[in-house]
Amino acid sequence: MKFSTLVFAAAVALPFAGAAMAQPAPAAAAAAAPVALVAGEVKKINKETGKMTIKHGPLVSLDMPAMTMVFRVKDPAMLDQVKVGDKINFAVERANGAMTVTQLEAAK
Ligand SMILES: [Cu+2]
Repeated sequence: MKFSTLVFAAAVALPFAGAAMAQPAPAAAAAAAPVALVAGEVKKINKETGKMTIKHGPLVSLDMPAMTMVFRVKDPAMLDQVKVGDKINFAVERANGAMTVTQLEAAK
């Protein structure tokens, strides 16, 4: 179970990294800029749909004010990393029209 999760994560992550590398973006921005993490709190987790509800702070890059909303997660394993009520820092991308959590960590 653990192993298959790892394999899945690698399979998801690798093409992603490749695509990012291939983007003809300004070198400095592509290489140096760390992903901006946003503070949030987990309100609901739905493993059946692969979504979680997060009360989040302002998302400047997406021009979104603070609110509570539902996000997809890039990797279903992310839903096992947190529980309702957890404070988190996360990164969001708009993928295929859906707001998708691409990175997730517990807030310290
Ligand atoms: Cu929002």
